[in-house]
Amino acid sequence: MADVDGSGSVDDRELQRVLSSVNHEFSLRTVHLLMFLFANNTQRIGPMEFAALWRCIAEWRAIFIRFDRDRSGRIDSLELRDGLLSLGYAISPTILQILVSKYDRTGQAREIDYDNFIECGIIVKGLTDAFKAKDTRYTGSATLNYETFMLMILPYIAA
Ligand SMILES: [Ca+2]
Repeated sequence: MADVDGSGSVDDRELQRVLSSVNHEFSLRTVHLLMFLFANNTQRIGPMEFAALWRCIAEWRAIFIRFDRDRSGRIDSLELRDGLLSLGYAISPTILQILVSKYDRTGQAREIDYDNFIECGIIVKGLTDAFKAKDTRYTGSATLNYETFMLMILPYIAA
């Protein structure tokens, strides 16, 4: 169904269309991040990649529904904090505030939409996991050289 033109893979517009058809409109920015992470640097998503991506979205959707406690359809900073904590990511108030200001598309820095929540969650998870891989003794500190640091961050901001 997602492969509208029958090419055997899904491009960014097709992915945006199928993700948005479930409930909430996905921005192309979120779609491009997902493609970057699941397409192994190609621009096309085949059936295997699509299945993995779909499972990932379903997991984030379950977290969104569980932690949108006031059923506003959006996630505020406390809901975001608890959702990320449930995955083992303890985020400081300062970082939470930055995330909510960056992802609240109304500009009010109060609540974030579903697609932005998924993008935000994927970035926090990806960067935290990348950091933890360098913090092998779980001290909360790691030593990185410049190249490693850039390679860690760039996939998430260049998508
Ligand atoms: Ca809410």
